[in-house]
Amino acid sequence: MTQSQQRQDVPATTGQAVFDAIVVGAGFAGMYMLHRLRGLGLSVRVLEAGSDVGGTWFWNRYPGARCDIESMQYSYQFSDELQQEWNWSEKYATQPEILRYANHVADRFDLRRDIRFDTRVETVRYDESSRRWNVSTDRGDTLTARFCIMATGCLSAPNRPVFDGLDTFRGRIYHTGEWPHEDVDFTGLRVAVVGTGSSAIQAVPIIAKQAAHLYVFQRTPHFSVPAHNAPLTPEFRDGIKARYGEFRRTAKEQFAGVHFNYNPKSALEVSPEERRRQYEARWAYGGVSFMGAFSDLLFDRDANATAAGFVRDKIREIVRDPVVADALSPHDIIGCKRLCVDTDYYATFNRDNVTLVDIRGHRIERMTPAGVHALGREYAVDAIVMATGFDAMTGALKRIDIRGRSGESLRDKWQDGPRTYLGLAMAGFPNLFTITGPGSPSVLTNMLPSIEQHVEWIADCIATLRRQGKTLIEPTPEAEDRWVEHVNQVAGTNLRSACSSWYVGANIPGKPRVFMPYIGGLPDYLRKCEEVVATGYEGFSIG
Ligand code: FAD
Ligand code: N01
Repeated sequence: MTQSQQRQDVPATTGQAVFDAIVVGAGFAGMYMLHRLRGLGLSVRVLEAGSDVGGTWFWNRYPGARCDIESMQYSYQFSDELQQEWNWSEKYATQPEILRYANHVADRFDLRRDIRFDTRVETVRYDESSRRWNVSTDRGDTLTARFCIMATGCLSAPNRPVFDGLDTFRGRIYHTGEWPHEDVDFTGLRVAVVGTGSSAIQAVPIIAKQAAHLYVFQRTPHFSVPAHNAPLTPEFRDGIKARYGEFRRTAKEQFAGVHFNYNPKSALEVSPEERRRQYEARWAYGGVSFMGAFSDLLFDRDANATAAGFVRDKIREIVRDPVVADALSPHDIIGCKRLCVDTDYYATFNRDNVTLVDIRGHRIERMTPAGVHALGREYAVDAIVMATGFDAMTGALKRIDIRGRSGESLRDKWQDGPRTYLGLAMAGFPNLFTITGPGSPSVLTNMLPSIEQHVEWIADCIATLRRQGKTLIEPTPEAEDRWVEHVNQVAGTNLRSACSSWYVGANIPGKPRVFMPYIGGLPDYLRKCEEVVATGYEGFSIG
């Protein structure tokens, strides 16, 4: 029997509807939030749309899915026993291994008894007279709580582009972010993958090995660097575990909260030979630390161009057909879209059964009963894999009808882009918190420590209110305005805000173009959060 078959979650028709806190989402954020709030003695209910814990790692089961922050860092640190007892098997853990870890955490801390699965939250409404939130679900019931914590994820609302004729397609359609739980075998099939972001870049090499033929529909090429994944030896693991506390502490002093070797030099101050040596060393090591080769890669276009040129040269070395190599080569800023990390992605295009369909400057015209119509012809396939990403950062929240004081709708408040104070809370929405919300470093960092920091900040805040006999906390509009202005000002200094990425909402038609995460770096952000607490929650009104 699997863990989920043994699961002891809350039945749908549980009698209790009144709680101290409701948490929406049972990914890593919601799981830890539950654990912390329980520790304060609060009654808590977690509501989760999926049928088990894990969030991202529950939904994204596509072939090749794995993390690209090294496993020893992409894990919780709140419990030393937990981090000592768990043994990651590879440098970058696979999705099944990360999901096993999430299940282990749920079992170890007995989380499931307060989680209701298969329950999607539809509306979240503030009742000013009772100072409580009413949370209604697709089960037709309403729960109520003083505090509502949205742990709904930054990359959890799948982007399903509308293609004419999609419903006429005779084969199976998959989305990487909603992958079926049963094995999907593409052996002998003709397959189309739509998209070339991180998900596609992981899936394509594996699907290519199974499929009779694979067509990869590329609207924009993304930069990718090799993972060089490998098993972790016990010696390596034990070495880190022996100084895990120190290892974690120093990671938080880094811009993205991840240990990697940052070179403080400018790419433009060193000789071409030195530059090449740096890039070669990082290419050989693998992973996103490539962008740490020089300090100005994300601040100076000329510096960035040196790194982009190096990767384009690598693509030309790997891909035999120069026309395909050129089509796979991005000509914009490296690291502006999220840098991808791959295992044999570019080499996959040397296979006879793989065709890159470069629709740059065009679009997929329509789906037909037999396949995909693009560039004036039909590509006949048996299955289509949508690797089309997510309505990132705001999507999961805006898909819920959230209404604060005087019935103000979050969708209206955010119609020109998200507005938060520290990515943690919003004016007009008292006692409602967001974990890794827009306006916090979130997706620009190693997410696990960022999640933990938010969870701990929120739990401490609630504990303080209770100690003081208070029942309400809410950012002032002025503090929120100042923070939004700061988030935008810092974004303007970084090349990452300069391209059409999901960071700025460019992947979703009609979404306002605003750089959503906070790009001032984790250390500055942590300091700001600590200062707010030290000054008695500066920028919040408490009542
Ligand atoms: P999620 O894991 O997204 O969980 C949110 C949960 O909320 C989901 O289970 C969802 O079903 C639920 N939910 C949403 N809306 C509702 C609703 N209305 N009602 C009920 N439930 C709802 N980050 C890294 O730092 N390193 C990595 O290597 C990395 N790899 C990634 C790989 C993939 C394929 C993806 C998609 C993301 C990756 N990320 C990575 C980001 C990843 O999302 C975070 O690291 C982390 O798992 C987020 O946890 P979370 O709990 O905040 O959100
Ligand atoms: O999504 P994406 P993703 N017609 O948005 C294309 C994390 N993650 O799921 O670039 C045709 O990056 C779109 O084209 P374009 C990580 O943070 C991490 O791959 O917009 N194509 C793009 O190519 C990542 O950044 C890992 O022109 C369409 C692709 O679909 C984030 O999740 C693994 C289209 C979407 O790429 C999202 O990654 C996976 C249309 N109408 C995910 N609409 C790790 O390795 C979209 N596209 C850790």
